[in-house]
Amino acid sequence: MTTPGSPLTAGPHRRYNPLLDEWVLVSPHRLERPWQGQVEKAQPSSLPSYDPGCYLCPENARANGDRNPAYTTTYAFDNDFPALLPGADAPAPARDDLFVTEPQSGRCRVVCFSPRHDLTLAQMDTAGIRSVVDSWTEEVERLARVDGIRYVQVFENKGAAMGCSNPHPHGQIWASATVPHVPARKLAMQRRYAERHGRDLLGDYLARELEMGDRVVCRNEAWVVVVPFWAVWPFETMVIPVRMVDDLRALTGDERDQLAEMLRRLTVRYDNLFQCSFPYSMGWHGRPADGLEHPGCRLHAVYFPPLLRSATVRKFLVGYEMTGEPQRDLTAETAAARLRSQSEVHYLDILAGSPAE
Ligand code: H2U
Repeated sequence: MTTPGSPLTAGPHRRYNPLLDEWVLVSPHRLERPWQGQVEKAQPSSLPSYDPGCYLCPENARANGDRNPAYTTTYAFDNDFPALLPGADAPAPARDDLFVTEPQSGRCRVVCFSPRHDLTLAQMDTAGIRSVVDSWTEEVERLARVDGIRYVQVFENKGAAMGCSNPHPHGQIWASATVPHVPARKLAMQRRYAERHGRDLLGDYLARELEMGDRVVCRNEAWVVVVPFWAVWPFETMVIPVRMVDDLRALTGDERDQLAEMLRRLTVRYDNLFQCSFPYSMGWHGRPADGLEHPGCRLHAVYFPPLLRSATVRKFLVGYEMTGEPQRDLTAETAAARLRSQSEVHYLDILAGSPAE
């Protein structure tokens, strides 16, 4: 078998993603080509801790006129412009093979991570991030009990590069009457693996990653961060629990504490990589709220950051990637080594001479 980093993987090759049943083309030799892209020096953030014009800051009015409370930790509210609306779980209309629709109902929530307008998870302390983990969990617990909800997708879009509309630290939760197709595919692949092998796919994958070590970024007793073997985005990572746990709802208090610690360490490494507030989209995948059995389902988070070479040079999924399949030059092993070599003290704290922890 070809092991990652062996001479066989030094040339162009494809890597298989067993969670999504997809491929990525890896071309490490291309990193040698001349680079004529624009490289700029990023400016440090100069946001105020409170912005009177921000619709997410405590006590401010939102776009629909509702006023936020004087919250001191996290604050979750119904999205005023929801993509999904509550409604009867109507039966699917008659369909043919070419023009297919089905009803979709649901609810959308916004979670403010902190009252501070100028912070991100990377600059929050572990206790503050633990409140975010608790808030995600409470939201999933509550939404999963709502009649007709079958999946609760927790996610964060961070940074203007990801289309985030406001720098105030926040994430979103969309709860829907059907399981969206990305988690649905992962659940099907995990089920197939569990039926064939009698073990869970991500548990087996994690054990192999820990044995090899070259894609592991950081870990603690309860969590491991890896750049997946099949990563598409340059510094894509997965956060995987060491214990076979299927959902945020099933984490122990200690696992939540350790998750908070792990997320702080990962996001600090991300910011330190290019000395900027590192943009990404991230989300959790776990057990649906459909009450059915999901063999082999292991909770995990995915981080998809677009930056490639600097605070401003990003990867686009274009050309061959839109017409053929995703492609990367930087190998997952090199990306993991770059992230591993970063400090876990935030660069802004180092600049200010006052490490947070
Ligand atoms: P993004 O920054 O990822 O766009 O998320 C912000 C969300 O906040 C977005 O979904 C909602 C938007 O609909 N929002 C409100 O619910 N109320 C507001 O007053 C403004 C924004």
